[in-house]
Amino acid sequence: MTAADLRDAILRHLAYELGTDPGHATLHDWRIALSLAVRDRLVDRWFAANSATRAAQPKRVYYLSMEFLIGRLLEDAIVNLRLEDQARGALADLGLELDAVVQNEPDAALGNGGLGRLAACFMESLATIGCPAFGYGIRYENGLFRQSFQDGRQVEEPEDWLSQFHAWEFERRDVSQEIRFGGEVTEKDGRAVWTGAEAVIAAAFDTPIIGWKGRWANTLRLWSAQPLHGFDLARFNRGEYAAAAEPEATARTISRVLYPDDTTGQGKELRLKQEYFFTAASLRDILRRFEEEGGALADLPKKAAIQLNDTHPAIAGPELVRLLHDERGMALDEAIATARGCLSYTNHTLMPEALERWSEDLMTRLLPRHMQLIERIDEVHAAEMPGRRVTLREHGEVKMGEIAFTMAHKVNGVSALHTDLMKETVFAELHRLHPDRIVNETNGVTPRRWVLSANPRLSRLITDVIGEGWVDDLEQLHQLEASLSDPGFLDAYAKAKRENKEEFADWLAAEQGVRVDPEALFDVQIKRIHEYKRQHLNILETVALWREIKANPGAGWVPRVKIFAGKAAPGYVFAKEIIHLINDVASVLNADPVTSPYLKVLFLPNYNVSLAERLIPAADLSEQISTAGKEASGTGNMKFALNGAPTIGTLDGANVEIRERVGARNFFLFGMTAAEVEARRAVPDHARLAIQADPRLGGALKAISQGAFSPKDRHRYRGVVANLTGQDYFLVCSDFTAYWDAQRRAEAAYADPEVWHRMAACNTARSGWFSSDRTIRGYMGDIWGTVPLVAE
Ligand code: Z15
Repeated sequence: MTAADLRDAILRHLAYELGTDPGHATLHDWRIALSLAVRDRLVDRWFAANSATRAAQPKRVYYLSMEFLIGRLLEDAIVNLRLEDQARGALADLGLELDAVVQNEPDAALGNGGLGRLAACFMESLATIGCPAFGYGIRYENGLFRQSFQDGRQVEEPEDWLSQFHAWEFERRDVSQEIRFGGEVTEKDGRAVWTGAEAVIAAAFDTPIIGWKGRWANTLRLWSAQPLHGFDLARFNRGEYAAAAEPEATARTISRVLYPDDTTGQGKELRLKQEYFFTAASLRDILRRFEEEGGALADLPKKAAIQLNDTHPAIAGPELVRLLHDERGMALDEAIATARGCLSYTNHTLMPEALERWSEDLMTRLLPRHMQLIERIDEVHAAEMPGRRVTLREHGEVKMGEIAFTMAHKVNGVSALHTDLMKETVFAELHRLHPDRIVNETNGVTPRRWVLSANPRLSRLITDVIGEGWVDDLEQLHQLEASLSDPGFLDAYAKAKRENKEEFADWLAAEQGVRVDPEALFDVQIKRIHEYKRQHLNILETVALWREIKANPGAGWVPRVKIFAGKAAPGYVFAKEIIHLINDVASVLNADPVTSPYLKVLFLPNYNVSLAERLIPAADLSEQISTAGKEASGTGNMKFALNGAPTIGTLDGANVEIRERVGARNFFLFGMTAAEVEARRAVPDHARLAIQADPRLGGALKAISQGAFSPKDRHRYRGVVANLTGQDYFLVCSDFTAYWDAQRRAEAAYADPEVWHRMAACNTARSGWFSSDRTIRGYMGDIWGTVPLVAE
């Protein structure tokens, strides 16, 4: 396809799809016309992959996830179809710029953070590898809320990505499932019959996911909840106009909005309904496909690998048993074994508040048959494992982690450390009973989005030196090793980073009205706001540094810009106070004529995938400072390392593996280990002792508590300070001094450009293992037992 072909296709779509012409088209119209033109090419590849799959009938992977944080899709499609030059040329002909058109697309924010973004990277890698797979999730009408600040406080507004025409999905009217809740269980001919009382339709919307070079494409199938009977005409005729629309509204609430909580459950009834809704619809779809291909039920595990992304779809265990046993007459033991042969479960956190538990009352009311089956599964499992102490229920609650574990043939953690801790803590007893079940699959990120598209300058440099094989074989980045002592290469590397920083600074000035000096160290912490991630450790160090600069402005400080971004769950009060504090500190520091040439603080609103794509290539230093043992893996840490931002971080999650690979000299390590954290917590008054030992910490806390950053409301941070000086569960105070020292080491390294650029380039050259292609190959070999199938 030439640029002229693509231009003609764009014009055709502009006329016949959008009904407008170049003289009247808005940027939005052009974006849709380009999307449709690109989509045509993509659909051809999608059909080819689908027919190859139909012919081969291979084992398929089914990735069940409440969240798919996919972001924008147009650029992905253009890059993977290798249509970039053509698209640039075609748009230039039409007087447009590709970047502007691409950026017109709203993010699909159907996820909260790491877990949802991981699912999106996995979908792209599955397609690149050519592994036949479906992603299954929910088509939320409103994704994650939009964040803005009012007087420094987070304000949430609804996100409405679907208010614009969404070019990437196809509604499948022929594929829908009826999902029921409540009702009662009776018996007929010795079989349990569940008659659900309330019914909704799960309607399928398919988005093709294209792999690198268009070699393969899979489907992301998202379910939308729709009423069984749209509109109550009888009520309408009686004049009850609002009531007539009620059944429709009630059904629709199920796929209305994404719960905005990351790693903390809410235990809400609607959430359980969402979980069952999409899990049940997906399993029926999987069984329908299997039965259409004429397999014998006992062979289901040979044809379907079903991955549960966290416990959110854990009801899949009981539901699959129900479909096999109640609805298809398979013996209970065999149904459990068959379901287990298909299912596997990924655990993403050890934090107790994130491990889902549902009250037995709620479960019995909504899913009465599943409650019975959970009891039966418990009995069968007990019979298999005499002397065991694990139960699936406790204190009137159902434990979803235990159900997922019991019903899975493999359970995986997401980094080496996290997997070890899983074996020692949450699943210690189950691990003893099933010592071969837990495996590790360290997370990864897709290099197509996170290097090739996000960082074209670095990508061009890499390709100039080692060719373009790295894009789908990221360990080839090791070939850069030979250039790490070549001053010409390091200069080019430094130039790419410098230009990325300048571009980011220009964007900041244009979009946010803030000026920063590209010469300064860009120190970046972007992620959900959570106590365990310790944004407050970062801001405490910032305050301490400000005081130090103020006391001695002539001491040759390395200019630094501290950049924060991230959302707090709307109900997480402490996280919102941290946001407020960072914004308050920013106001004071940025207005300080003495210190602001050396130290600025920015909190960018509405962090999302596109902002990450902009920011990461411009970052110098990557903040990964969670309390050791709390961050299961992290994936932002990998994106920064690949893009040449060394980490300042703790020995937590995948940081451990990043450090092993990039080398200890190219990583600013600080802080207690997971074991030391446990020991320190047992020390009475650990926070007070740490404060007494470090006047910088004491001074920073004092400034905050005396209202230095909230002069009109001096006690605003009383709660934050009390938390830190009191219980300090996340050991912010105890890690402060080590963090301060690590920051000074980072500064010293940055002050010597030769040292710094070599360090940054080492991070790029040695992080190739963190490709999600490697992760997916791990799942295929260790968990799914599937192999790639390549079209044609
Ligand atoms: C989430 O984003 C993560 C864990 C969870 O339990 C939930 Cl509910 C959401 C994150 C982890 O915090 C992060 O460390 C990990 O990298 C990511 O999942 C993907 O595994």
